[in-house]
Amino acid sequence: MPKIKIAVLGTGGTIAGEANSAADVLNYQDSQLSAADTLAPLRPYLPGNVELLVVQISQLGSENFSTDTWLGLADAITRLEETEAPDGFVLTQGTDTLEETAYFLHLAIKTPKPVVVVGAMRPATALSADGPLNLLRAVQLAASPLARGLGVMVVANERIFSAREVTKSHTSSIDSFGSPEFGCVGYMQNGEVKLHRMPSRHHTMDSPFNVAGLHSLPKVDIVYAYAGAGCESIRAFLSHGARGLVHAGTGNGSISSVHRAAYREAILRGVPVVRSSRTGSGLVSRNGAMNDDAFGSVGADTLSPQKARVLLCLALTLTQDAVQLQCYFDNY
Ligand code: DAS
Repeated sequence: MPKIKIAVLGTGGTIAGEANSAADVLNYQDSQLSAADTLAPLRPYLPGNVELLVVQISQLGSENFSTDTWLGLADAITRLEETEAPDGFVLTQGTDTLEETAYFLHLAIKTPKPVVVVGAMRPATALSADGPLNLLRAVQLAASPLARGLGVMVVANERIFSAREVTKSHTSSIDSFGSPEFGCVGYMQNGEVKLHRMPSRHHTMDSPFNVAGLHSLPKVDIVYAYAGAGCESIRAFLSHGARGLVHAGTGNGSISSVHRAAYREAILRGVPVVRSSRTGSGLVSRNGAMNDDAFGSVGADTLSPQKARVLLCLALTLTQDAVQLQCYFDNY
């Protein structure tokens, strides 16, 4: 049987976490076990033709990830592709910002091969730890020809999600990952890939974003809207070099009159403003809750504030023009 080589990149997180007691699922140290250690319990269940290439990238909780971390991961995948030519990739990481890494890679890396990002809600030492099964499923998915061309996927709790759509939705439940708007793209039925639909938006090979050789991404900040919010955060972000702002708006991405005045200044200074919603679901469309044509802002489509930030970071490497930016938000 021909070998299937899967590169597993470990970055830490709860999937590599340890607690003092197996009954403790909340007080633990993340990023303790190596990627090789987290793979040990599932090795007996891997098909004989699957060969793992394990690369320890870091031991870092994902709340500490930055845009530089994303660039480093894209670079690591590209180098492995060039030097080892694996058949698929698995990235293990903390769950807190997993959806941001996954969407970044979905837009930025240039490979048709399966890339699966996976984490765990419980430390590796827990009774009923979810990491080993999630990781086994991630390797099985990355090794499947069915997963080719689907971009970056996330596997959690036996479901397969597309990177654009998935979100962490619970502080501690093992059923935290979901896609409230679109659902999963398929299931890992006892290790067998069962696909039900394709990711609808462009990604990887069809994306114009290329981070090869980039040492940093444009600084983009998120402004959270709430009753009575002032514009101090907008002013502070601008004075600290923000090149783009994502508005985590109330309802359909509404902007209060106080925020509007500060955003107008930003747009006049050439800093694009993208309207998203803090509600957690729904579509913020152009010229919906406000007239983007007149104001010069951009609608985030169905992207959450944190995902809109990922796309804006990448889009700003190509343009600052609001009409072109809107085109990216309509298509990616
Ligand atoms: N420690 C958090 C993180 O690294 C939680 C986790 O890993 O799931 O994202």
